[in-house]
Amino acid sequence: MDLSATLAGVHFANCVMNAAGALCVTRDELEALGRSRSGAIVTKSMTPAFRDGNPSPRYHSFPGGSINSMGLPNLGSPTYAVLIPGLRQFGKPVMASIAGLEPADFLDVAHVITEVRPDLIEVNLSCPNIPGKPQIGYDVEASRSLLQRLNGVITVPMGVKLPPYFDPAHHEAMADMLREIGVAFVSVINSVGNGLVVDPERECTVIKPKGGFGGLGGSMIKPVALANVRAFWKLFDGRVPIIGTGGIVSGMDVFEHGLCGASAVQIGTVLVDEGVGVFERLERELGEVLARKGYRSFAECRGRLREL
Ligand code: HRO
Repeated sequence: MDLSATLAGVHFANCVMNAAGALCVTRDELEALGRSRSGAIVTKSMTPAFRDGNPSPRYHSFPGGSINSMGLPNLGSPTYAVLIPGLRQFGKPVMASIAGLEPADFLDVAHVITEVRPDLIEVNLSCPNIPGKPQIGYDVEASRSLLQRLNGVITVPMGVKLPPYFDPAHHEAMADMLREIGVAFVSVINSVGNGLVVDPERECTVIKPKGGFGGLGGSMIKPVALANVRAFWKLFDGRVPIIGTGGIVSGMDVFEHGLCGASAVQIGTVLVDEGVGVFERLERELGEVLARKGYRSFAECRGRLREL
């Protein structure tokens, strides 16, 4: 079964890769992704300098999914610029995720990382966990201004990682702006920001930062993720490749993202829960689903969701 994907001219032997943030901060983690069946090596969102992130506990997994408030812990872009050339030995695309607390941070990181030419750059407009810093992706004009400036610096295919939107007017406004900018791909969705998980026995929050508020991931967010994949697929008429992220636990979930319009997918919570062996399981399960349904490739099912 052909589970490959081509996105912005970049070939992925396997359409399933890690989501930025999941097991991709350190050199060891990035190399483990390189050795795994992940279709790409996606880095943790990086800032101009090393960050410890928020105080622990800051990640909690439970039967319905996960909540996190990591706070952008990362090694800093100069260190990733040293690591990225070495990651090429694994023969798969390297995607650098870039972030910042201010627009100037994104530009600084973009300058440093463009130099080492990752295959793609994903601009993270949607970190929900920095106290006092709203998600840029919820402000169309701030996003436009930042992406215009990054367009002048980044010389590899540039995509955006967006937060979930819950209203068609918001999908439309964002899609109009992204069309004008000419992004190479759209990655949807980041975690559902500022959820609250409670431990009723201990009568407390399950994570420490921001009074227990954090980004939700895992199976409970799948319908929100699918809606965002589908909305952008329709608004772009299938012309801008979409990476679907959110709620993938099984090969069938990957298939659902494909039906809604995803060219490739990323996994977060399930990767943290199971480790890099999960890629093999998802590959096997997706291959079985596609074969049973008479498809010859993952690409063939893309966007084919029937509306009743
Ligand atoms: O580091 C984080 O707290 C984090 C980031 Cl940057 C992000 O984009 N999404 C998320 O759920 N956590």
